[in-house]
Amino acid sequence: MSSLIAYGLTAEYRSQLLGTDVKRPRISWKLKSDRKGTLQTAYRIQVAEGDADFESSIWDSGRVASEESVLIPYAGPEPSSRTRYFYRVKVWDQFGRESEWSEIDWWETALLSAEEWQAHWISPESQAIDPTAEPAFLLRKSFDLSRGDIVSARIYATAAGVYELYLNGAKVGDEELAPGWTSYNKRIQYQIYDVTALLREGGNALGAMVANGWYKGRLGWENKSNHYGDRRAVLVQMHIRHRDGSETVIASDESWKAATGPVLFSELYDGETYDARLERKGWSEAAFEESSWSSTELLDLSYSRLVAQENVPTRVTEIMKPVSVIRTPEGDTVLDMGQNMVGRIRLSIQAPEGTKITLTHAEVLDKHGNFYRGNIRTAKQTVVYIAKGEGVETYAPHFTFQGFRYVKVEGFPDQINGLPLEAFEGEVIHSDMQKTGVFECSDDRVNQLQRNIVWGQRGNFLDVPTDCPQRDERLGWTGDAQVFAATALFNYNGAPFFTKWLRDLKADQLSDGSVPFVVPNILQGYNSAAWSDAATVIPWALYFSYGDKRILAEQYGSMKAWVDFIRNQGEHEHIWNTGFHFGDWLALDAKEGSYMGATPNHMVTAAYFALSTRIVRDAARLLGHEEDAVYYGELAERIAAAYRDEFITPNGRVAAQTQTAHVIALVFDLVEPKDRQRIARDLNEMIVDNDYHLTTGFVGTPFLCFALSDNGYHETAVKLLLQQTYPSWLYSVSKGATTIWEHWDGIKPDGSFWSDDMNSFNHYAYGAVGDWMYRKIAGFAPDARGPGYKKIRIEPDYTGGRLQYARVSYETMYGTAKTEWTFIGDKIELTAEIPANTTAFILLRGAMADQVLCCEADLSDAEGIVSFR
Ligand code: RAM
Repeated sequence: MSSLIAYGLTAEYRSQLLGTDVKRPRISWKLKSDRKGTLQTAYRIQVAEGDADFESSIWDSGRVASEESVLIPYAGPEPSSRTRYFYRVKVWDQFGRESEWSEIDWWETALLSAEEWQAHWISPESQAIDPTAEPAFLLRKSFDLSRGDIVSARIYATAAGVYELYLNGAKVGDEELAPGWTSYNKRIQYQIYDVTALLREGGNALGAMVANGWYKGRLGWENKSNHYGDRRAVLVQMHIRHRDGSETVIASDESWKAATGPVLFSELYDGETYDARLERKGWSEAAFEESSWSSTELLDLSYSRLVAQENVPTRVTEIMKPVSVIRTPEGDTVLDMGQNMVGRIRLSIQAPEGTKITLTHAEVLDKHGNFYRGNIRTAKQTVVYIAKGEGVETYAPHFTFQGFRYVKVEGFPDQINGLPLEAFEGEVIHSDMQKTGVFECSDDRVNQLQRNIVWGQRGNFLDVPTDCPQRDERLGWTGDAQVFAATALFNYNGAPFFTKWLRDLKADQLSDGSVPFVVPNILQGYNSAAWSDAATVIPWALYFSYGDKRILAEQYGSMKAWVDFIRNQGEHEHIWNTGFHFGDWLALDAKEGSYMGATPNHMVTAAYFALSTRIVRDAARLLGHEEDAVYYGELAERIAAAYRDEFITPNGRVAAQTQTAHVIALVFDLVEPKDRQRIARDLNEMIVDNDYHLTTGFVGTPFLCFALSDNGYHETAVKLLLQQTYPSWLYSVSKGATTIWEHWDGIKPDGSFWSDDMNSFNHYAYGAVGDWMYRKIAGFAPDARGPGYKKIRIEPDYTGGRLQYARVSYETMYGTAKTEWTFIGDKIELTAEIPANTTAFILLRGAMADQVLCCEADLSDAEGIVSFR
């Protein structure tokens, strides 16, 4: 019995990946072993086409002597379209053991070339149904299958707009808001569905419902619609495979019929109006009488922009129950979901025909306890349901999402006498990423902060990393994503999510290297330090967390172009002192009435210029671009030198008296070693003088605690984290926040609001402190010497003295890693568990090697310890 086995197989980060156009998907596995310190010494991968018969495999890697078990590219023959590939793995370890074959996993290819699209983009005939009409369009096609010998069936579908598909009356798949949001001018994802079980011999029918979504709907605060086009359309192609290998193809064309239905209005920001009396019963079934439906027409939209779904799907991931009904002083009836969430309400109701129920969504109540929507600005976030009066009706909006904790209910039957809570459910909707990280410590307020960070991520990772999910904005702000990425990658596996988004970033980058403020770019603003640096920081973060070199190679041109763009600005090659910048956005040292903190913009631009240049240098080295590595290496040196010339006094002081200026000087490693201590001391003093309160904005906040912890002031950092009075992370927690606020003082100590104008209560940027909590409080991080957690660093700092314990569990690509430290009296116990085929470097501060016991044994006798000193 071998107790060594490969398990948890994935291709492109996913098990059973249904539909990809990646031709060389990368295979990863984890190792299970009953011996401590197991390292893989060799592997063998087999891939079979069509069925799991490995006797006739199309690719056998043979025994490859290698420790690598993550992201190994398939290297067999060119794959075919619409084909399932099965794969399995066996491994050898350093104890000379050979494992059995792993369980089998598979991936399936989608359409590998644009020529394979037989379907046409279709839309209702404009004569019959006004293309600008608000109601969602219904499109249908019935067809006969004279043969029942169906072995498999797939649908490849997408829309200009957002769509849902139905087959024989059943909804196809469990995705929401497909096709997701990409830079539609350049890239549109299509989805792949396995519909084998929904088909039958005889009459069948397909139905598609399509609304505006990101393609045609209102986006941004300037009240603009039609960002990508002014007509909605769908593209649907179904392949039905019969037992003898032949195929029937059903594809959208002008034989499809069109109508409108119960969805009278649907917009991402504004909500949905649904009149159940207008439902067309059986509209996606064969027997439906369609003679009153109008024709469809073909639209000349692109096939070359189509890409198979890259991101994980958007789904309902959790159901929340309202915790109470509130009767506000103004007399409104309001549901409290107990959590600021993103998604929608599902409602069950029994009411007379024509009863109209209105749900209005908001994040907070005002200081008097009244329903408050000021901060949602012009986004209506209103869902209207009109009952058909036929027994119990359930409904959730189809093509919209809301950011809310509170729901004002109007028109519910008999609501004067109270609302039945069980009639409402909150469906949480976001990209269904794999949850990877758990952080916990002995302070419940910090644990609440961590939950708020995670909820902020869930609410704002709805296919695109957005600033906020509720007001008339919800855009892929590059700066917000950039500062939050490292934290995000602890909490969830973000590789497919960010891979897709980075491709959009690259697609929207201009030929001079300019990077937009928001991606997908609907604002036409470009180039701000710390925002546009998402182009370099995020690919590098993916490499660090997953060892993913391919995304680095793919983005390398974009990363370089961004750095070259900066170098070409202004009159000084090494100081970027021109153009508009958001600066230390929302810092508290801003002038009255300004959003921009007091840290001089050009310190921020210079610091990020240095950072991005170094990332390009390191990426160049890794990818084997030696000349580039030298070039960007030297450039980075000169930038750092110019920075010191400009911003550090000869005696080693930072030329601006702001916390953020000190933070970036330290963390971006821009100062001479001789000046480091002094600058750290100055920073510490500024914080002590401010009674342990921060003043930092978007730029300084993510790094503030790192600057302290890494320079001898960890205690101060911990005090800042635990600070509860305004301004601090725990201030919002003390005010009952369940997500991260955009502003430190979103709600002021007296209960009033910072402003109506820009006051999101679900803005993850300041949640970037999570990165430091994982790394410095729990002491858990990937090690630069073995990216992707091949090597792990466990280096907790318990000197803060205020926490009793902290622990992390994190699902690496190699398996689960865990670490926990806890005070037992004045002794510290540390437990660490790392996956097979990884090693960890553990630093025990203040410990003497000869006093450390490992599983009750001296270190020198302990199993699994490679070396110590
Ligand atoms: C705001 C956004 C975002 C920020 C930009 C500069 O409108 O909400 O958080 O990055 O401005």
